[in-house]
Amino acid sequence: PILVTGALGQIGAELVPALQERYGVERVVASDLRPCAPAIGLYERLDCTEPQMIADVIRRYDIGRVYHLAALLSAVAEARPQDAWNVNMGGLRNLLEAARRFGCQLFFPSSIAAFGPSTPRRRTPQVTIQRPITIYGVSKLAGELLCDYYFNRFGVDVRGLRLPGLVSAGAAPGGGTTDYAVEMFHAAVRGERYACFLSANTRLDMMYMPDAISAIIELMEADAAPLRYRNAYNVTAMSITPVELVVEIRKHAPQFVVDFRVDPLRQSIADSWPQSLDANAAREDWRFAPSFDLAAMTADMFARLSAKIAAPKDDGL
Ligand code: VAH
Repeated sequence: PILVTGALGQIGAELVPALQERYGVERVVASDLRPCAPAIGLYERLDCTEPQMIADVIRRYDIGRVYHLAALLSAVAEARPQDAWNVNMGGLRNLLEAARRFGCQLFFPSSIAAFGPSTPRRRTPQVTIQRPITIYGVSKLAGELLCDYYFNRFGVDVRGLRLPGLVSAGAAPGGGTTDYAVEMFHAAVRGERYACFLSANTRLDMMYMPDAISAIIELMEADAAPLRYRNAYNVTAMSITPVELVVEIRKHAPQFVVDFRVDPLRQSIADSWPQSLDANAAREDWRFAPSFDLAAMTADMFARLSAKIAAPKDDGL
């Protein structure tokens, strides 16, 4: 059986159904801080800063694999750095200890945030300098190192991805810096103007959520022998700017208007991150291959969001 922490977040909301589809509803336990979750299958309230709660869930369901998604994202972490460290690092430490004690396989989501301003920003290598300047990035880099320690010292089968900004039609992201891309789609589909908090030419790596979900599952199912790296593989599908996204969105919503109202905090975070990752190690070691480019992602987002926004009228029965 599989446990997903942070299951009600942006990635979890799409990873859980994908896992249920692949392995069966009865083999996936979703968990998050909320006491209960409607119509999600097996669900447990779980606070990852409580080791005993983790041990109880793992024993009760005989968990063999954990996707540990619970964390504070970049912008919200900067507002609450002490909480961010406690949740991101304390939670990860607890999950690594549980994986060691109970012999579970563990997935760790790192991020492009694990790089900093002194990292080469174009075609950022798999192995390069990492001096992140956000508490989120510090916790992701420390997390990468702690996961590799548990792999090398205790043989814990922990694997990770440095995820780019993720665009999704499902749950909204919670307090990230790349969230502008998701927010832009929602505004365009609703026919509203959008005030973008990053400058027009801020280039960042992005990936459509279906590609991220496939990559997360494929990494955990991959043969271990060819894996040259554990924490964590660079993965990306596109390197785009807000203005490039607006141009593509306008092919579906020609009247869409964006104002640029830069938020200095999130702009400084984005400016410290890479602009385009080199994902060759992932392609070579476990055949990472994203399906959605900017045009395909935009078309699919419009299809999904239009259906979602149209749906409530039907519910007015
Ligand atoms: C954030 N979406 O913005 C997350 C992610 C690479 C970005 O870590 O914080």
